[in-house]
Amino acid sequence: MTSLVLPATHDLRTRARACLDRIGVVVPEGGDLYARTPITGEDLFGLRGGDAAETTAAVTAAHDTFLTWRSTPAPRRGEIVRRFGDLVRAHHDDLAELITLEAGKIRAEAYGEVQEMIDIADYAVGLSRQLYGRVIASERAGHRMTESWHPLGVVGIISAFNFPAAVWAWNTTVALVCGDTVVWKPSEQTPLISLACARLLARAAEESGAPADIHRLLIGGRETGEALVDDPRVALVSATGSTRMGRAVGPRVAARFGRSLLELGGNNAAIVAPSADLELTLPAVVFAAAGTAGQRCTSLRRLIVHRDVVDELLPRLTAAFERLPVGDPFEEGTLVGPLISPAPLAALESALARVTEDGGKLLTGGDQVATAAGSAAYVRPAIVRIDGHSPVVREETFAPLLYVLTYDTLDEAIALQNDVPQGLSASIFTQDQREAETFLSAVGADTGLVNVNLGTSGAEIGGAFGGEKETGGGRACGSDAWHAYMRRSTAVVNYSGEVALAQNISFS
Ligand code: UN1
Repeated sequence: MTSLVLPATHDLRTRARACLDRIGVVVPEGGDLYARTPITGEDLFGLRGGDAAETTAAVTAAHDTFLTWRSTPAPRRGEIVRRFGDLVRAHHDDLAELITLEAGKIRAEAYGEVQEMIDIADYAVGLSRQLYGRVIASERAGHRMTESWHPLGVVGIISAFNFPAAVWAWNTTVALVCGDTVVWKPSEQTPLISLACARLLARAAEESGAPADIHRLLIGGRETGEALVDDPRVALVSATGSTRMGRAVGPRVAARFGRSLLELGGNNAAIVAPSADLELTLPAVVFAAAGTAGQRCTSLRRLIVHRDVVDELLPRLTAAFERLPVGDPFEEGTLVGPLISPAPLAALESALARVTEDGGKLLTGGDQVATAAGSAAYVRPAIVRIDGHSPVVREETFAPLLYVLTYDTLDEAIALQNDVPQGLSASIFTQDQREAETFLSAVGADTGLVNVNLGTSGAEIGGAFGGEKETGGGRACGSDAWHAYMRRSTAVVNYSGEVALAQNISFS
């Protein structure tokens, strides 16, 4: 078998250095924390990481700054975010290039991720003039009852490798206009993109006259993150990653009565009904399942196909998967880049072994693409048909692996969709309005995101993003998700000149 031709690591290092220089990042070189590229699987730079003491110092700085930032008028807080959005636009190429280098995303998806940063920045600037409260009818004459929203405190962000920039931007831009300050612990797998994001925000702060310590970046390992989770001054911990991580973080934050916003695993399904328009369904399914090499929390992992269309759909889907160009994500035409590391490859292989033991049939893919580079992991996206029961289907395997299941009635399809512990995103492909509405209704899909005639991934920032069950229940991005970053107060003013107790209580 011929092996993939990959760029030389030293060229990637030069590319990374050029992007970082243009953004103005001074890389804290010399430590034993490595910035690595999944393209060749090799290290780019050794970085100095922080420890628990550095986390505490960062939280102290962010907390001190919060005490003044909270009373800066919200539209003025929006100015730093507007400037940040301008800088992201100016460095769209550099940020996208770093995302490709460090997360292995193909260029189009890396550009899309940066676009998501711009979109949320625009949204947050608008939000800075719309942090509305409400007036509530009081049961007492001469009383006014209102509800208003106030800054919360320091927001601790823990983010994952797969959206190394956008997920941070969702949280940070909204938190800042809400009057909070931020301490960020990114994935250890993406330190360079984190340094770039933090530098652009620091420049925006300088240029808009905001205090520097509204945001602090922590490059470090587990100890760094744990100190952030446990610090009582961190009012909200917004954590994106695996359910396993959320299971550790959630109770620790709750134990100190902190708040958490959890965006955890997904095991997303799409139902293909008999009336589905297959011309539309096929590309949507291929992108959702194989895009980002199956490493989105919204990636499509289960396809629930009506028995009447499965024989028509499956050969076409398998052929489309087999045509997917796997390779160097910088290369024009590549649609599937590398996995972040060899670990998801091992997870994929183990899932395939388990599901085939349970009667699943591997239709295509799942095999590693050979490269000369030792620890790079490229894999062909896999499709497995499973008609019986296999527990592995209920688990999230963070790799390009699509299980195909079949159904006869819509109730059965919805029950299959809901029969997993995770609850992030679900789709139905149908032209039958009754089916679509049932799927979206109370007896339909139980996920936070539900889609008709589009895939499970690729949500816009304007909606509230997140999911139920083991996905963690948090909501970030648009709609009213900003409420999570503020505290609510209910205020009652008595202007009647008399004492009037609620519930008609007489106490004289
Ligand atoms: C994630 O994978 O953690 O909806 C976030 C999507 C993107 C965000 C994914 N907008 O696929």
